[in-house]
Amino acid sequence: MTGQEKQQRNAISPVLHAPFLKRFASIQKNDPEVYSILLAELERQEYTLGMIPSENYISPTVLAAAGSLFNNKYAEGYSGKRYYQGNVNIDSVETLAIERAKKVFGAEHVNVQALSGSAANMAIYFAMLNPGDTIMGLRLDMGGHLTHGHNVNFSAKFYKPTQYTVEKDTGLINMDAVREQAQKERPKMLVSGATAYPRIFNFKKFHDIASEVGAYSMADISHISGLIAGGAHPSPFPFTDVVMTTTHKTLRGSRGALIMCKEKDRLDTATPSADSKKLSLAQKVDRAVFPGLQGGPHEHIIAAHAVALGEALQPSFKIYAQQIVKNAKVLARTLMDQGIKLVSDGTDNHLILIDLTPFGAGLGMQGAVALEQAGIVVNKNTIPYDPSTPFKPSGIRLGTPCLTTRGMKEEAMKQIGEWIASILKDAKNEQLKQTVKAKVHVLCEQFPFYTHAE
Ligand code: DSN
Repeated sequence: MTGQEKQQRNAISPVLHAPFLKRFASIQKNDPEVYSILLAELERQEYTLGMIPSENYISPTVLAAAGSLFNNKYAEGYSGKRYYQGNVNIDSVETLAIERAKKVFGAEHVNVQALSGSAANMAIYFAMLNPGDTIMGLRLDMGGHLTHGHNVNFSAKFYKPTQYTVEKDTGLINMDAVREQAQKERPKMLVSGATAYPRIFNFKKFHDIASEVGAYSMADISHISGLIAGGAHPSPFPFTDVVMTTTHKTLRGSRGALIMCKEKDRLDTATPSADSKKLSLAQKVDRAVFPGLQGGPHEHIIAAHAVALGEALQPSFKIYAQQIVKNAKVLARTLMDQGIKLVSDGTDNHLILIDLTPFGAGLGMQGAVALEQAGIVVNKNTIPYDPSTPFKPSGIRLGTPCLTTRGMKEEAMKQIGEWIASILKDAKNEQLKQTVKAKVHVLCEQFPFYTHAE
């Protein structure tokens, strides 16, 4: 271990972090090799600013459920209809997760078994579409997602994609243009939702357009489901046909996904997952997940979903969700005041997309690496109409969910915004990066997170 590494390792205080670390005592005793990596990761998460907008810090309680003995059970099927014996408690915990999700979002039917967001979107298409049907979603390089019809993804191999864009001068989705394209292309599924769109989605308008052209409406709310749960973004419920969210972003749960849909199939489409029988939309979705695509569900993760959804039902989660947006707005304002260009000139949600083209094309990676050297963890990202390539994009995506979980507020955002701007303007200045890194460390010490056991 180098001197510098030793110094960093000392950052984890045996006193401060002891209550949290106690839960890993058996790893410490029985597998010191894994324990030392875990300790290094704890230190990284505690003493850097996690600003990747799709990440979050889960509570020790969610973490405990994710590492629980529900891991040990095979449970193919659904509550009351399992293929293995011994599922009485699994049924209880899965039903609890479903009921809590219904309460959080106002959903009619919920499936909690999808292993990830992409798998959940695959299940939705398998349940509701036939191969060759048209999917209309936001282009990946405009802020969409691979599974919304990107050409290298299954969603464009098995289905026919038509992709909408954002406007070049505003960075916004133009709903008149979406309607016009939908009328021309007649998709069977109109997808709203994004991974790098800093503005509000008009889910009602998306649903109305879908209805007009004979399509299903689908909202992928993975990034913003925590904001929706906390009333900080308009909801796609109750009108949208099917809603998917991952559980580990602003919703602050363990990794996985929820599929939420209406009971009734508005279009009554016969699909591969429905065979020849007439099934409700809820039945189609359940059959698509299991046995259509998956085997044994991860019940320890489903238990963790139940806990996280329980947390999302607490009044404090509303405050958390609102604070994420307040923090993002202050951060965006600070960056712009410092002369940094943002796509759409600001944000309405948890994320900010920095446009680095005033400094030159393709500088996203250089900017992200420079920020990491200063203890600020973000990701490079394409910007709409990027003059460079997806491998060397011209943007940086960052957000406030993790920082808000740590308890940081507007004052900290101003400070962080100034640090980020100074580094982006002078990315090769080693002295500056070291100075900011030291200040980041002090700020992180003021907002420790994994110090408590529950
Ligand atoms: N990887 C996710 C994100 O960072 O937004 C999307 O799947």
